[in-house]
Amino acid sequence: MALPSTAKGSHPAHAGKPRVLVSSTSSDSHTWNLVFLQLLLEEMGNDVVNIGSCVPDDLLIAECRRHRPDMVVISSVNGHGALDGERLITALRAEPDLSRLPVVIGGKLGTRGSSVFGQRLMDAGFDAVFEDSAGIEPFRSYLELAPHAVELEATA
Ligand code: B12
Repeated sequence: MALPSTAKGSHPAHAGKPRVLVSSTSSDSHTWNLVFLQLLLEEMGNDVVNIGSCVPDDLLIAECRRHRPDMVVISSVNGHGALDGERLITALRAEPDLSRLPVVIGGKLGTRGSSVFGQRLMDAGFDAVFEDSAGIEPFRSYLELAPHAVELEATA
């Protein structure tokens, strides 16, 4: 699977498998969601760096610089994901070197269902938002379609 880093114009310093950084938000202590995503992404051929739960925004930014991922996958299920996510993506997009890094978020992002937060989170800077109730297939499809996105942008 190729991830859309070239489409975004950023070239990570590492070669080989695409590298995906998996993280939760600052307030969220749940961990099995992160383990699930790590296993799924590894099964799909990625090199995964799972930095765990309760990650402060500035630590996430530092870890992005340290690991130079092709994509960041944020997961939250505690009901604060939309609030935490909006704050963290605003902080990350304010960093010029990370402004085009592909970053997605998913899980149980609010207490009223995350579909109400999708557009807001996209507007704040996420590349995609995945609501728990939709199941995992939209995420799989997103990852599988990424090479086409690269081709489309390259020929545009
Ligand atoms: C185990 C658990 C805990 C454990 C966590 C232990 C641990 N080490 O992880 C403990 C007891 C610590 C805990 C604490 C809390 N919990 Co809790 N917890 C659960 C529980 C029972 C299971 C979660 C789990 O492990 N699921 C297994 C994993 C594999 O699945 P998952 O987390 O659902 O993730 C799936 C999807 O959401 C999706 N997904 C997740 N992230 C992403 C990201 C992307 C990009 C994509 C594509 C998909 C995706 O993929 C996963 C697989 O399908 C759920 C209820 C439930 N049945 O889901 C509540 C639940 C998540 N907890 C909840 C709450 C409220 C809390 C607390 C706030 C309770 C409290 N008042 O203290 C605290 C939160 C503390 C904090 N700071 O975050 C609520 C969240 C409500 C909401 N979002 O609307 C839930 C849903 C219970 C409920 N029905 O109210 N919890």
